[in-house]
Amino acid sequence: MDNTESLQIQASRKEKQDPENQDTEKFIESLPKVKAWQNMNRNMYFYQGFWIPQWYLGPVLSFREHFQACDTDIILGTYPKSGTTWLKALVYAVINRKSFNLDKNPLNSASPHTLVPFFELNLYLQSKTPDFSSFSPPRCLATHVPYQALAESIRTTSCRIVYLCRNPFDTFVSLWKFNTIPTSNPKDGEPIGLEEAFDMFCHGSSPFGPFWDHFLGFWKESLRNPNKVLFLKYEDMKRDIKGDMKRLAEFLGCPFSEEEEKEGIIEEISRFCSFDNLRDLQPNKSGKLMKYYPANSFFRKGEVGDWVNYLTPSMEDRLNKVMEEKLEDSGLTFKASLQEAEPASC
Ligand code: PAP
Repeated sequence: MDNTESLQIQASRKEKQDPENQDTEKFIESLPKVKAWQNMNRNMYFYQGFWIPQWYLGPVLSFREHFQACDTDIILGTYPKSGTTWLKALVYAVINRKSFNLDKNPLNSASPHTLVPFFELNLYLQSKTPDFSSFSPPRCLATHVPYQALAESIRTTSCRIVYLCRNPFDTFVSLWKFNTIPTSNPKDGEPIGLEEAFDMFCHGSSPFGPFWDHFLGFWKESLRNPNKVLFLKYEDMKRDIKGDMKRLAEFLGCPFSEEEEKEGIIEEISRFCSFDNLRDLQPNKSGKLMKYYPANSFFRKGEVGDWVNYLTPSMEDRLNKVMEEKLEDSGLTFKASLQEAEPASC
């Protein structure tokens, strides 16, 4: 039994005591903990089988207790740094394409993170019972919370989930780099070093990790119920964005018409949501998101295979072994290099 499994057993014993009947702080303090990546002065707690950063655990509990999904909701799920910003922009542009042309699209003046807020990082962080009255259907909302720990009503209603996954090598590097960016939070401690972060990632103790259980929760549900969960991969979107946009629009019940295809609307939206275009829009160049994070820190490189600049061959071997062991038999595979993700040349 590895460390994560034994913690899972310990934590599930604790979770059987209903957190609602206890003081939340006391409940949180009773959970297993490790140092948080971004702020080594604070912790991540092991809840429902996942490591949740201290400052998001209260919001996760409120989300699970209070959120009532509607059948028309669209929920975007990602492990952190898997391309969330890109997915938010794409889905927002696709579902609103009949309401405004791209030059009038609100994405020109507001961040994808403002237009498609996170449950735990925005809405339930601000209030235990956020006001959803300003959202008109379909409500588009996002989360890093794993499938296994979502609010029950997301699983029981007919709302749809789009999950975007990224190869663990680039995900790790993007996550580690992001966690070393100085934020304007005066309480921030020392950020974590590369080796220590990598070791924790491989053991499963990364924010919202283990990454493999995060991926597998949505992956298995997408196989079991493809009308409920659409599972996309970052590298495939880089390779064939048009194909994935068509799948996305069909899944969301707003397929592109022949007329739209002829007019090149799919290409227009993909260009608009491309890394280079989004990065250069005003709301993504300046200001802060989620209180402390520079908006431009969500646009670092946007490449497949940048991990080779950070990980040694032995780290590569180790992560490959973790993936082999944890994703074995699941059918979930990744393209972790630019060559693999590039379209084949004729
Ligand atoms: P989040 O999960 O914290 O919201 P997320 O958007 O997933 O963040 O992470 C940012 C990553 O997506 C960055 O990857 P990198 O560190 O490897 O560069 C960022 O560059 C990438 N990204 C942001 N926008 C796009 C886009 N339009 N196309 C492709 N990649 C993008």
